[in-house]
Amino acid sequence: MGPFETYAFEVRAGKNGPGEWLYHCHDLMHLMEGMEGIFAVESP
Ligand SMILES: [Cu+2]
Repeated sequence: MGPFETYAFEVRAGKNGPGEWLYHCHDLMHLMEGMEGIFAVESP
């Protein structure tokens, strides 16, 4: 995935999945530059 590219996808979580989940890049420089976000997982 390159800079300014976006992708849409669906996350299916089980009954313990709803809530806010942090995701981030494991490359420290990328993380410091903001390569992270929050998944808002809704109840089914
Ligand atoms: Cu990265």
